[in-house]
Amino acid sequence: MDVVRSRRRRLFQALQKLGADFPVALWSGRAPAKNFPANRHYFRANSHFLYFAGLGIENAVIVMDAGSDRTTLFWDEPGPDDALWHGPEPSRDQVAAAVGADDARALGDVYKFIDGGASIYLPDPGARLAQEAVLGRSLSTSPEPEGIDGVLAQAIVEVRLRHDEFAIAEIKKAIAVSIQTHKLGIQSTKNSQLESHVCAKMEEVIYGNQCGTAYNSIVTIAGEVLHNNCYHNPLGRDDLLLADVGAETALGWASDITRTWPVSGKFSPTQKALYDVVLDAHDQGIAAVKPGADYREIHLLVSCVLAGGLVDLGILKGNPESLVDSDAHALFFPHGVGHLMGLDVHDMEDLGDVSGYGPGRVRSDRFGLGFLRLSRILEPNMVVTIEPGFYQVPAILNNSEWRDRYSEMVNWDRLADFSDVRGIRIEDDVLVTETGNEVLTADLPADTDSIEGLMLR
Ligand SMILES: [Mn+2]
Repeated sequence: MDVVRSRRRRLFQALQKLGADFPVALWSGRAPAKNFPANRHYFRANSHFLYFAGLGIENAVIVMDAGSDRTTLFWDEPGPDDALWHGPEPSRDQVAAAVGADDARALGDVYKFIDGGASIYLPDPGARLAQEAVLGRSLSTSPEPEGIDGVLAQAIVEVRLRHDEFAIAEIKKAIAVSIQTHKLGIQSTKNSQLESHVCAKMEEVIYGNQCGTAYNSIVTIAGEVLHNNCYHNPLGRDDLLLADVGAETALGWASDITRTWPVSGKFSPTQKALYDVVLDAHDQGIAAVKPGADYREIHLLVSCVLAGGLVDLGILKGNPESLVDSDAHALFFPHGVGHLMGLDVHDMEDLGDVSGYGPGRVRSDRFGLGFLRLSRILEPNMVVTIEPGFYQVPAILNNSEWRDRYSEMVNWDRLADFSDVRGIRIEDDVLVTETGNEVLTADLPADTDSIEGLMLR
């Protein structure tokens, strides 16, 4: 409770600094239903609510008032029928005590307390309509909050960008589970016939540790499909298996790890050659993480190391810097080098680029920079991912416009020698410290010898 109270105090200070004196209302949201209302999906509270209330209770609102330094909980106690289906629930006063609220009221009374107030909108359109009704105004349809909601978003980012000790301890808990998850995934591959077999083994560790998945697991031999959430492919001896799987703690704190390993237990020479290029980019990217470093520059550095490695393998032709200037590396590495991580796997991405982009920065429309989720000067206690990759995406490599544009820079015949690589990604979670960084996921090795060693066990 001390932790959430101190977070709320920091939010009030951030709002005052921005000259804001409006009340703030945050909704926890409701579990989505599948086909009929009683068939409910798993509930995960909205991250802003979780951050400032510290409790993932459904269908609640907290109103925080900087002027009076008070927090009020709005929540309705479940009725007798709910006790039959869902068991005993806490009383409103018990919930209010747990979030350290000064007052507790019926949910239907919220509108009386947030006149002229700001909020952050839930991603579900139905929930958003309900929020609009309570706030008595319509909300911007732009991806980024506007007006007083934009001011609130800035204040929230100011507080959530650098993690407190409690948050870092939670992230470390999630990461410890994810490391076990990946080790079991790697080890169980030899006894698996389908992607789903490996995915089930990995998620067994997550759920067995009373965690949830921080995002839909990616466990696939088609690693070039960046957000592949199907698990039906059979595992072929010559395939690489890419697993991007992360646990979140019961309080919602995320982890995000990717490893890529050979189904056979041994990287082929071409797989190892490309893997080592990605690993070099990954290692140099991590080494550059420190306070004062510009994350955009780290993305460009990693892109340059990748381009240089691909030149050495004969896949790209030219000088690495000029290849990156012309975005040729993005043919094989079309996404950004990583993102913020916290309560959300892409922390605060619901606030658009207010979270990921520092003051005065806007997204580039360049092919090699447009998907960069983070462009900020790094500060102590931020947690970022570093996750370079190499992919052969048919939609990119067979695009005739791009083939023309990059005809002089790519040796397509040489590329054909690497047809046993569809997608490689290596992703670790890195805490920015006062003097440099701490690789929070360091206990999970990434080099080919260690991965092959784990597969023998
Ligand atoms: Mn990631």
